[in-house]
Parts: sequence; C-alpha cells; structure tokens
Amino acid sequence: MSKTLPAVFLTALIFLALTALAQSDYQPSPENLQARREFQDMKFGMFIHWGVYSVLGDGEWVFHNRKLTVDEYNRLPLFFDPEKFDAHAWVSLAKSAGMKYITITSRHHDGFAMFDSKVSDWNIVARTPYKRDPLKMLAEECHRQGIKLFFYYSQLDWHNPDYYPRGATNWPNGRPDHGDWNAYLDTYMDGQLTELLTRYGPVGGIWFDGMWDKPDADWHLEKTYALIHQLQPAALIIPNHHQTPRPGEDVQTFERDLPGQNTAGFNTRYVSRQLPLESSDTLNDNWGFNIGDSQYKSAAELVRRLIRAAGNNSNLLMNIGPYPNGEIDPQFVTRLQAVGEWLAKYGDSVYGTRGGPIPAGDWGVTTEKADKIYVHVLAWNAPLLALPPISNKVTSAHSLVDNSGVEVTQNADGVILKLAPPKNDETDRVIVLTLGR
Ligand code: FHN
Repeated sequence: MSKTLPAVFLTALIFLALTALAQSDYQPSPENLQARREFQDMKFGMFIHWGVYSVLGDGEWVFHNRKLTVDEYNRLPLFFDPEKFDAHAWVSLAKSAGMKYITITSRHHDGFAMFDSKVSDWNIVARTPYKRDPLKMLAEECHRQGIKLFFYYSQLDWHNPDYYPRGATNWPNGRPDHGDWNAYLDTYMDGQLTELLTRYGPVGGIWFDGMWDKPDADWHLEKTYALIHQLQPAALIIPNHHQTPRPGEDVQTFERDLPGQNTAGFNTRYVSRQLPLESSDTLNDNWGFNIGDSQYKSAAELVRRLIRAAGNNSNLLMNIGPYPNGEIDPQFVTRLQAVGEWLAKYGDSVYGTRGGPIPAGDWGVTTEKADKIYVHVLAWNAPLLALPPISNKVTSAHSLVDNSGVEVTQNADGVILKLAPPKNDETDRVIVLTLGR
C-alpha cells in the first residue's frame, strides 16, 4: 500500500496538470457549445438568493454589514427552518413567469452550504432544524418541469479560516490569523463543486461570484474550470468577476447593467463577441430577503428590462429573495406572473432570438430570428419611426399585438415605419418585419 500511494498521487498530479493545461487552450466541447446556444435561446432566468441570512431580513451581506463574529453568526442556522419551502411552487412560479432557468445560491459569502455537503458541516442538513437538502428537491423538480438549474457559488468566504490571506471585505470576526489557501481552493471549494456536479443530475452551470474580493490572488481557476468541464462538459461556467472573460469561461455576465454599460460602477465595458451574454438584476432593490425593501419594479418595467436585454443580445437573470420560511413574497409572485402573461402572447419576439441588426436607442431595440426582425418600440410617440438601413429587403411588416399590417418604406437611407398611436397601458409595441431571402 505504502508503495502504491505515491504512484497514485503522481498519476493524479499529471492528470490535473494536463487538464489544467487544456483550459488555458480551452476549446469548448460540442456539448458545451450546444449548451451555450440553448442558454442564449432561453433569454429569461430566475435568480434566487436564499440562505440562513434570510432569517434576519436584512440582506445577504448582514454578517459583514453588522460586523458579526463567526461565533455569533454560527447561531443563525439554528433559526432557519423553511417549513413552507415547496420546490414545486418555486419551479412552477419560474415557469409561469416564462423563465427558462433558475440560478440559486448554493452558498453565498457566508460560506454556508445550502446543500448536503460532506466537505464540511457548515451546511443546511447538519446545522439547521430543517435537516433537509432543498437543492436536491429543487433539482429534481427542475428536471421534472424542464427548467435548467444553475448553482451560484461564492468563492469569497467570510467563515472558513482557510480563506486566507483575507480579502477586501475582511473584518476581524474571530478567525485565526493563518489559514491554508491551497486547501481552501483544492479541497474545500473543488470538493463542494464536485458534490454539486455529481449529486444533482445534469446542472446548467456554475455561477461564480466573489473573486473580486481578492483580485490579485491565484484562484487556481484553470484547475477548477477543468474539473467542472470534466465532470459535466455541458455545464457552463459563468463568472461574475466583472472582468474580461478568461479561458475556460462560457458566459459573460453583467451585474445590474446591460452588456457594455457600467452604471453600477464595477462592470467592465468589454463585451465578448463569442460568448453568450447575461445581465442580472433584482426585482426590488435587494438580492437576499430584506424586510424593509418594498421597491418592487412593476411588471411592465420587468418586461421592458427583458426586452432591452434581448435587444442587446443578452439574457436577463431576475432575482428574488424568498422569505426564511421558504415562501416567496406575493409581490414578487404577482409581478412575475404578469410578465409570464405578456410572454405567453409575445414570447416569439424574445425566445430563441438574438440581438437585432439595428442599434438600440431610447426608442427601443430589435431582436431577430430566422427571417424576422422584431422591432420593440418601447418609448416613441411620433407617428413615424425612422430606422437606419438594413441589408435585407423588408417584404412586409405587421403588429404582433393584433396582426394588423404596418406601412413600411425602405430605401438606401433606412426603414420608416408608420405606427399607430401608442395605447395608454402599452408595455412594448412589437412590429414584425419579414425579410426577403
Ligand atoms: O456581493 C454579491 C451580492 O451579494 C450578490 O450576490 C450579487 C449578485 O450578482 N453579486 C455580488 C456582488 O458582485
């Protein structure tokens, strides 16, 4: 036994070195490329921030914001008992909203695993009175209802002593002044990722967050990315590091901004021309449940954000923070269902499309699919809308709302649409242009 062990380690090391090398020269597998296309077709996803922090109703940063010690925070799981959690209801809500995927926090910056992790007992099964694995139930329900499930995974950890040296969000919370960074990444993090990618069936991908806490650290990304692609080749790696994409990453995501914008102050303006794009935002003003936040966006506003994202060739990942008891705020529910009603009528102009050939403007955006360009008129009151030239011949134009014909003039200077006056409660006037071959 003692003689065989080094050989086993050596083989493992060589394997890891080879797979790591493979990532720096990353060629996505056919399954991965297919998954990217499917991702782009889905357009609309549900983001869920849910963890033991929800108990305090003060957002997912409460550990940090209140400068709690690890010992104090350790009491929180004792009060987390989501007896009303109903995976069927959550997935059904996503479906009725017209969402095609769910991205849920498998663990946030508090490092608390919301799944049955054997890597550490800092998890929902070991530490809470609930004792069950909601991600397992959610994964099974997603598979039943045909919704893709992605796991958000925080690389930043405010709880584990091995997250050392600490990063920008560090505060003295009782952890020792030493730790094993390599063990944190290679054993703890990769161990948990292996669990997520081997015990929950096919996973849409891993949505990383928190690298920005230690931007100059060696995160062993190549090794972790290789591990993910090896365990599930179709799983997409979506890093929320706010930087130019690196080899091994499959989607570029933007937080609270459309691709190329930086109103949030931390997004890169670089937009990949190869990778699928995603933009995430919150339905009210918070990610995790915040009892004092009633700033709900209206259903019309949500539809318009989705349309603006689609017109910018991007998905929209819209966040809700469920209650600690597992229920979803009825204010979220009614708004999401209204978005779903809109999509049930006009979803053709969104799902499966790509950003259209006409640059977005204050007036609206375009999406395109096969021989159609969908002109989404979001803010335009004048009777004529003049658009820049497009290369194809427009053979006809009609309103998606009532199928009525729309007068269209096309010449070398552009395309002019004669629009009916906007209706008072109109969210988006969709005009369909059919193109000649
Ligand atoms: O700090 C987190 C925040 O809590 C939330 O998870 C968002 C979601 O995109 N990301 C981080 C900030 O970049």
